Amino acid sequence: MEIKINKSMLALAEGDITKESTDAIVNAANARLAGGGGVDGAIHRAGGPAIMQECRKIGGCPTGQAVITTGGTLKAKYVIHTVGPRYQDGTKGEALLLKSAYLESLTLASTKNITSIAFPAISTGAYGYPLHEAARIALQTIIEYLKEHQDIQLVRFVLYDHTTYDIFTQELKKLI
Ligand code: AR6
Repeated sequence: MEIKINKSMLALAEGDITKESTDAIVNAANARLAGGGGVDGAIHRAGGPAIMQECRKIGGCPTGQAVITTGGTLKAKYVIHTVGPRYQDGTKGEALLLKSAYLESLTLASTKNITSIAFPAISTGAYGYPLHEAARIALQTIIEYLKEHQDIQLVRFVLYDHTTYDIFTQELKKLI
C-alpha cells in the first residue's frame, strides 16, 4: 500500500529491511548501541563490522533519540540507529518516546540530505510494544512530518511478517 502526502510517498511493504536501497535504513537499536537480535542483529550481519566500529565510537544513544553511521556493505548509504522504548504498561511515557524515535530519525535524515528512508516497526519485537498502537503512532508521526517537510521524498515501512504488515495497513487506512 502507498499514499502520497504533498510531494512525498509513504509506502508499506513486507520484507527484509537489510535489502533496501533507500538512502538510509533505520535500525531499532538499544541504548548502548551494542547490537543484539531482531532487526539490529540482521543489519549488523548484513552491513559488516564497519557499522559496529562507528557505533562503538559514538558510544550510545538515549531512548527516543537517533544517531547515524554509514551503511557499511549495505545498499543503503546510511544506517540511522534509534532506540525505541521498552513497553511496560503504557503509562511510562512509552508513546512519547516512540514518537520521538521516529521524529528524531526523520530530523537526522533531513540534516544529512537523505531523501529516501526505510523504517522497521520500532519497539514491536523484543521491546514488546502492542502492534496496533505502535503502528498508529509510527504512521501518525510520519504523516505529520511529511505534511510539514518537503525534503524527504520517500518513507517506506519494511515490515518483516505478514501480521505486522496487515496491522500497519489497517492503521494507515484509518488515518487517511
Ligand atoms: N527487516 C525488517 N524488520 C525486521 C527484521 C528485518 N530483517 N528483523 C526483525 N524485524 P526488534 P525492538 C522486525 O526486536 O522491539 C534488539 O536486540 C521484527 O519482526 O528487532 O525495537 C536490539 O538490540 C519486529 O517487527 O526491535 C534491542 O535490544 C521489528 O523488526 C531490542 O532488540 C522490531 O523488532 C530492540 O527491540
